[in-house]
Amino acid sequence: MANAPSGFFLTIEGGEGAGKTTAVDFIKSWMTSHRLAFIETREPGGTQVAEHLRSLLLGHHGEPLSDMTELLMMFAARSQNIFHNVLPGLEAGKIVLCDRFTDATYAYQGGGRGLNTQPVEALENLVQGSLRPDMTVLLDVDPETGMARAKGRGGRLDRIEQEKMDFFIRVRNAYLERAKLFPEQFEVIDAGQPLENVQRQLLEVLSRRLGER
Ligand code: Z5A
Repeated sequence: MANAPSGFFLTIEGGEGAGKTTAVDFIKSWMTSHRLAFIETREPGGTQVAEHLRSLLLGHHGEPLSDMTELLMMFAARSQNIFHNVLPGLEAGKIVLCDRFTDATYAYQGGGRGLNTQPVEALENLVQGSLRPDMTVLLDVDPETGMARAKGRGGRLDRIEQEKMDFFIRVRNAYLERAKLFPEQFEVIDAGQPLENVQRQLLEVLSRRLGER
């Protein structure tokens, strides 16, 4: 399952309140203005069935999900998204813009839940074969700032957002560890800065990595 040569797999990652949705909108406008063909998807979700799994994963239920159930459901949703969106998009030579992917699993289930990398890696190989992002934009923000922003959006926090601060500190550390391990894949952006500065950093990365397409 290798990436199609002409497609480009771009993923966006970050902790709570990092500004992913805002960044995804900015990236889409930039790609549109540069006449780049892209499709957009998200995880968990992106297909009808995967969106059902998302509701189960993020909703509040009487019955707690075990950490392993959560991990397996993330990969079940991912498998649907890969089959219906990611591979067809790459095979058509498009940029596939995916709001979160497997690095989120390393961060939240591996780091946050403490499952560590081994089960994540095993499922990554099983579900994805050799498919990996060509580039990952990691919006890095300290969890205190991020949670304050997320709470500022209003509405009830979802099942994972309700975790305690030390969970989000482990998530952040796991993301930064991934970025250190895979410097060619990751572009780390300081998302604690005001929006114009974040967008300036994004612009630099997009021009450097996608400007020649
Ligand atoms: N999850 C997982 O555990 N394992 C996995 O494998 C995967 C996912 C794939 C849903 O993700 C959950 O799934 C998530 C991880 C877990 N956990 N939780 N909880 P999601 O990506 O759908 O949900 P999200 O994390 O809430 O992302 P989001 O909706 O994109 O939120 P955001 O990053 O906070 O972005 P935002 O809405 O653009 O920004 C938040 C607020 O801050 C908003 O009011 C903005 O106007 C404001 N903002 C944005 N940028 C700035 C700057 N620079 N300064 C000041 N204010 C700003």
